[in-house]
Amino acid sequence: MENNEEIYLDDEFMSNLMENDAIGSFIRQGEAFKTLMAYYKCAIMEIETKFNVLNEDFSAEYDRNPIETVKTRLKSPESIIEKLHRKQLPFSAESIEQNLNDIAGVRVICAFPEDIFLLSDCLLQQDDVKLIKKKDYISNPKPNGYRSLHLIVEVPIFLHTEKRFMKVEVQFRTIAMDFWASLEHQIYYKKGHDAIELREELKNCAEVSAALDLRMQNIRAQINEE
Ligand code: 0O2
Repeated sequence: MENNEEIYLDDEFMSNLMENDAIGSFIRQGEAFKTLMAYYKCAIMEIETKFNVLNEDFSAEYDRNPIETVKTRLKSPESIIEKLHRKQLPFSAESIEQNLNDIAGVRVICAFPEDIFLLSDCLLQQDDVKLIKKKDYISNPKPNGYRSLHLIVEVPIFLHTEKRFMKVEVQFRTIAMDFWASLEHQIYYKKGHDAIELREELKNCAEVSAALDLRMQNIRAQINEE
């Protein structure tokens, strides 16, 4: 029965393992990682609620919803490890919190471009939201045609023992920009596909769809004037 022998991990063995060993450090990091991810989830909920409140507010006041959809995501452990590795950063919960801004992600999809700027102003006016970084790929699209407004904000989450500030990446897109980005993402951004002719075609589509966004926005403006 030698092979089925059970191993009992006594307290001393466990504490030596936790204190001295690389495995111990890995397990401790695992616990810290789980806790940190829970904090990011709370921050996502805070930001999502803010947008739901704004949508209700606009609906009650002006009888329209500036937001089509709000999508949220917590970056996967694989993507976190890949990003730390790519940026040559240490693998620890502390390093993740200090160096990565996009663990918590909220994507706000609007019908019209002007609603994007309206909503981002409304968010940034809130006194518990601090702007850390802004990338306006709508006014300045990326060379590949990508359009979106990215904000990195910090919001407080209220835990049972403390108030903690967490970073959240908020991406604002129109439906058309989101459609384009999903397609482009499938083709290149993650898979490294390299077909030059598709790049040109995609860039062209981004321009056509940006023009369409503006034309439809003008139609809405005319309807509102009438
Ligand atoms: P995922 O899985 O969507 O999160 P930084 O974070 O500042 O060091 P980074 O990551 O280049 O630098 O920041 P940036 O430019 O703000 O882009 C972050 C996110 O925007 C990406 O996240 C994508 O979601 C989206 N994005 C940026 N550029 C493109 C693009 O050209 N095409 C598409 N489809 N999406 C883009 P992740 O982490 O790559 O992926």
